[in-house]
Amino acid sequence: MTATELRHDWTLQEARALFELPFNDLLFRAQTVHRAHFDPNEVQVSTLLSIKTGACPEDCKYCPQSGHYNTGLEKEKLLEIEKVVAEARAAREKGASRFCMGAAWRSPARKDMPYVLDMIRQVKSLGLETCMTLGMLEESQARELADAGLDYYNHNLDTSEKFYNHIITTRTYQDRLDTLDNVRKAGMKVCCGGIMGMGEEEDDRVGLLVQLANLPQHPESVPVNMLVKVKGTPLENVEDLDPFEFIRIIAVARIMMPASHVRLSAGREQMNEQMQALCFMAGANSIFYGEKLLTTSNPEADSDMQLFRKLGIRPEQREQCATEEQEEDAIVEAVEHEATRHLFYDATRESA
Ligand code: SAM
Ligand code: DTB
Ligand code: SF4
Repeated sequence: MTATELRHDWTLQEARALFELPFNDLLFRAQTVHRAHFDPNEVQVSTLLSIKTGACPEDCKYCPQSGHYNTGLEKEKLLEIEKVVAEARAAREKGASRFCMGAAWRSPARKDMPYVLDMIRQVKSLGLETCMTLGMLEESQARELADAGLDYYNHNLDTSEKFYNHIITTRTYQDRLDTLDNVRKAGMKVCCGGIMGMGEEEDDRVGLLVQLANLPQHPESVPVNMLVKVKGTPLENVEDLDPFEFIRIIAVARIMMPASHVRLSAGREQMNEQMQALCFMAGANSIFYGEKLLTTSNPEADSDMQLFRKLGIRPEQREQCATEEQEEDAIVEAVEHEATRHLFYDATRESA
């Protein structure tokens, strides 16, 4: 077995054995695999936007947007296309290469599809990669999104099949696998991962990774979220996960899905810089960037860019054709500016 080989026959025992390695051995192995597939000093940068917020009919126990719980969230209708495009443009100017649009839906309604398809076309025309997460998809809906040019579809398995029923009762694990299958059939890239720290056992965390790695094709993007505990949700008081457990999961994900981007996703605001650095060392090579996730907060863009500078990390460039390269240069310049903004005083304010 070489570090570059992609496997789809992982057993729970093998995954557990990786997880139980001494921490330094596990990180060394993950970093070795990482270097065989990626530039170790590049991290992909995505920005999220909630295009439809709250009042979701599903009962996901972690989610502030579920209509089953009172989290004090202000619900919103589907955002106007112009607003979405303006946010995408701002994200691009701050250095994001992918724009991810999320809706608090069980699945997209027929009446909403034309708007969603238009958002994809317009965001794509800005030169950004596009990603959406809209809930379950039928085969025909997946095809419509793919035809409009959607690059990635995010749909998480969230946890192991065994623990799943403790977290969500309004849709099954199989429903989720079916949606992932429809996304693949339509030719889109898959973004699929889960949440750690929901009160699951270590075996559930490992079980999720085995599910993901044994899909017919590894998801191109694997978001590993640390639960953001939101007041009013059933998981608001769940016990914190040991940070080393989380870092180990990142490392095992990197080893089992060597060519996938592993995203250090929700929960970064609760992590210090040292923990995030260890996650990058363990093979995480993607983040959500921008001060908001969907409804909860994320680190400020300039503090992320400062962290990147401290660690010598560069934002990964999007795959592009030659004519787009100039635009990319402008983005790199914007990122540099973002990272050094704190060094300059605002002359207009000084004189006021
Ligand atoms: N409604 C769609 C769905 O569930 O497929 C899309 C949006 S949903 C908010 C996308 C993902 O966000 C969920 O699958 C879950 O993994 C993640 N998520 C939601 N609330 C979270 C929280 N409090 N902490 C961490 N991750 C969370
Ligand atoms: C994913 O795995 N994490 C993102 C994205 N996919 C859509 C969402 C995180 C949401 C965190 C809670 C919130 O901000 O509402
Ligand atoms: Fe709805 Fe998605 Fe939240 Fe579940 S995770 S309640 S489906 S928005």
